[in-house]
Amino acid sequence: MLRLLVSRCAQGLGVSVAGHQAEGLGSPRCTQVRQTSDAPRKQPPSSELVALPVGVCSMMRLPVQSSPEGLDAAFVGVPLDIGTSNRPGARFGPRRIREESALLRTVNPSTGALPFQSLMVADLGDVNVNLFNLQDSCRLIREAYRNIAAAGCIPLTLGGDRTITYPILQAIANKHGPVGLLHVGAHTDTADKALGEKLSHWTPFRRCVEEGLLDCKRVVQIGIRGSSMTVDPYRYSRNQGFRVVLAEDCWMKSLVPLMAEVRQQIGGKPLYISFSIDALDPAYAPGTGTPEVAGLTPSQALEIIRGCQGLNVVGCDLVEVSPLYDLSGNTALLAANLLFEMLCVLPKVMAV
Ligand SMILES: [Mn+2]
Repeated sequence: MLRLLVSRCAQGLGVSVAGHQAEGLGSPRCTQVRQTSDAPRKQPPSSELVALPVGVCSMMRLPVQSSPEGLDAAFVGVPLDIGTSNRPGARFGPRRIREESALLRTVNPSTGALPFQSLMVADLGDVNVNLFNLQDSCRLIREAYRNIAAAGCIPLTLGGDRTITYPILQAIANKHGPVGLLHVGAHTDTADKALGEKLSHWTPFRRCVEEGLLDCKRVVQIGIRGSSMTVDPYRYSRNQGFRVVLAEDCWMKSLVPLMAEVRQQIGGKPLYISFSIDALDPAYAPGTGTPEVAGLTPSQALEIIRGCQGLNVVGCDLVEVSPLYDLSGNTALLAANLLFEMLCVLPKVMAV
C-alpha cells in the first residue's frame, strides 16, 4: 500500500521523490529540464483522487522542477532571515507556507480565475541562500531570478524577510527596466542604514531607488503604520513621488475605490507586487518578525490583490512570514491564499 501511495503521488506531482530531494535553485546539481510547448499543463492533483496531506511538500502540491524553462509562472522559496531586525524565523516561511497551501484548490470561484487552465505553473524549489552572509545571499538571489526572468517565467516568491525584494527587483528591472511597485506592508522599508549596514530588511526600497530599479511615480505603499524614530517617517517615500496610504486611512472601509485609483496610477507598464504579511493586523497574522497593531484585514488584502486584475504584473512576493510565532499556522495559511490570489491576477489568466 505504501508503494502504491508513493507511486500515485509521484505520478500526480510529476516528479520523482528522489529528484525533488536532490534539487535546489543555485545548486550545481540542477539540471535543465526543457518543456515542450505542447506539453500538458501542470495541475495540482485533484483532492478527489489524492488525499491533501499526501505527497512531497510543494506549493499547492504542484510539480517541483529545477528549471524555469517552459513555465509561465512559478512559485519560488527564498528561506532567508538574516536581514531581520527583531524576531527571526522567516527562513522557515517557505516551508510552512507550502505546508498550509495543501488546502488550496485550483480555481477561484470569487473572481472566476482559472490559473492552471491558463498558465504553465510549477514550484521551482528554494534559492540556495548563504545564511552566513547577507551580501552573498543577495547575489545568489539576484542570479537565480535573472535565470527565471530570462526564461519568461513570472516568479511568485515565498519569503523570507523583506531584504529579498531588493535582489529580486534587481533581476526584474534588468529584464523590464524600472518597474511600478505595489508594496503592501506596515513599514516603508526605505531606511538608509541600521547598525552601520546598508543592507537589511529596513532598507530594500531605498537601495532600489538609488539603483533606478523603480518607476517612482508608479509606486504605492499601503498599510503603513507603527511607531517611528522621527515624526515624519514617510518623508523619504513621498519625496520620491511614492503614494503612501497609511493604515488608518484604510480602517473600516472597502479598498475597492482606492484600488481603482491605483490602477489609474500604475497604468499598463510592468508592475511588481510586494506583500509583507505584517500589513495584516497581528490578530490575523501574528507569525511575523515586526508586528504592528491596527493593521489591515484579510478581506482588505483580497481587495488589494484582486484590484490588480488587468495590470501588467511581472512578479510578486509574499514576505516576512515567521512561523515560530504562530503555532496555529494561520499566518502561513493566509500567506498561501494571498499567493494564490496573486497567481489569479497574472496577465493571461482566463476568468469565467
Ligand atoms: Mn514590515
